[in-house]
Parts: sequence; structure tokens; C-alpha cells
Amino acid sequence: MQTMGHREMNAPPVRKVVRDADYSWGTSAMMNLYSGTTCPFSHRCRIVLYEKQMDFQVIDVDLFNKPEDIAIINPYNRVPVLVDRDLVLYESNIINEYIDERFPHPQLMPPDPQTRAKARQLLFTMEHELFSHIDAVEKNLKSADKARGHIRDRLVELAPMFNKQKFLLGEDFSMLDVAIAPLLWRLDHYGIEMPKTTAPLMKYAERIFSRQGFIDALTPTEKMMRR
Ligand SMILES: N[C@@H](CCC(=O)N[C@@H](CS)C(=O)NCC(=O)O)C(=O)O
Repeated sequence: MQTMGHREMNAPPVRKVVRDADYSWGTSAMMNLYSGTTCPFSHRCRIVLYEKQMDFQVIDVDLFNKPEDIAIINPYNRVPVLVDRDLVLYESNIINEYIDERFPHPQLMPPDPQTRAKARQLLFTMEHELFSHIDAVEKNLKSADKARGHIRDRLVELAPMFNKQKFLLGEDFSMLDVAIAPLLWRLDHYGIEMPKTTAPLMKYAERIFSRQGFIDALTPTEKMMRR
């Protein structure tokens, strides 16, 4: 088993498919992320892990045949779940803040308390305004079209901001960009059509998609979501 630390150049992080024997939390020296291969929330955590360039394992969880053990490590029975020795964490934004504090370079949350608090507030707003509608689209519920409309309208409002700045918090890539990226990547896949007025937002999305950490974090299934 590799020890925790920065990876050798060109040595890709390990990704392996989950088997019962892999549920050995508390014994591995590396961080283990239990991740859904198409899950936008797991996608967020994979992006942070790959941006940080440390050793970790991503354990692919088949959500259509979910192992019972997930309910043991997460009372809400969902992925992502991060296991770092005897620490078990769930909720993507909480996991990401932990990874960011544990491996501060490059730092993804703002360094000063006021901007950091503002960032957390914006993460909350993003969950409320955008990601709370994803479930309806993913599960193709009756409300899916309404949910698509909500997401599109919020993104239309956001678009002009990127005429003035490169990323959500200003000139630097941050945790907010990580948090929204899986949704932007899935717009076609979710059948959310964006009007031409959102060109600045689409340019912003491409800026994120071209980052090496983002590319490395994509699962084979996610790669196929965009043509
Ligand atoms: N708020 C959670 C949402 C996690 C979530 O909804 N995960 C989905 C997959 S994307 C899940 O595990 N659903 C349970 C299931 O499919 O059985 C987070 O940010 O981590």
C-alpha cells in the first residue's frame, strides 16, 4: 500500500472498483473516496483530490447495485464518502473543505475569514438554487422539466458575471468553481439548453474543463456525457 503524500510525476492516482474486501476503513494509509461514477457530488470530490496531486484511492461505487456497506459509513446511504484512517466524512462540500485544509496547496477556500465565510454562504446558495433540482432531472421525475427550467434561469442570471471575471470568486480558481463544475459538465446530458446570451458562462465552463485536475477526475462514463 502506498503511503500518503505527493505523487511521483506521471504516476496516476489509483482508481479501483469496489469489492467487499475493500471496505477496510481505518486501516488504509491513503484517503479513500467512495465515489459514484456518474454522481455530480462525487465528481466534486474527485476534482479536489486530483487538483491537490496527493495519493488517494477512488473506489467506484455502482449506484445501481449499491453495496450495503455504504449505509454503514453514511447514515444517509449516499456517496460520496471519504475515509481517512478513522475519520469518515460525507457531504461533498464538507469532504472538500477537509481535503483542502489537510492538503493546503493549492488552496481552494479563500485564506481570510470574511471571504471564506462568503464562499461558504455562496456554496449554500448554489445547493439551494441549483443542485437541489438535480435529483428530479437525474431520476426523470414529473418535475424534471420544471427543474431544468430553474437551473437554466439561475445560470442565465449568473452568466454576465463572467464578462468581468475569470472564476466565481474573481481571478482565481476556487472551491466554488469545483462545486458548480459537475453541473456545467452535465448540461447537455441533463437536456438543459442554454440561450446564446450565456456565452460568457460557457467560456468560463471551458476554462474549468481544460484544467488537468478536472480532466483527470472524469470517470469513463462522465467523459461520454459531452460530445
Ligand atoms: N448532498 C449530498 C448529495 C449526495 C447524493 O445525492 N448522492 C447520490 C448520488 S449522486 C446518492 O448517493 N444517492 C443514493 C442512491 O442513489 O442510492 C452531497 O453533497 O454529497
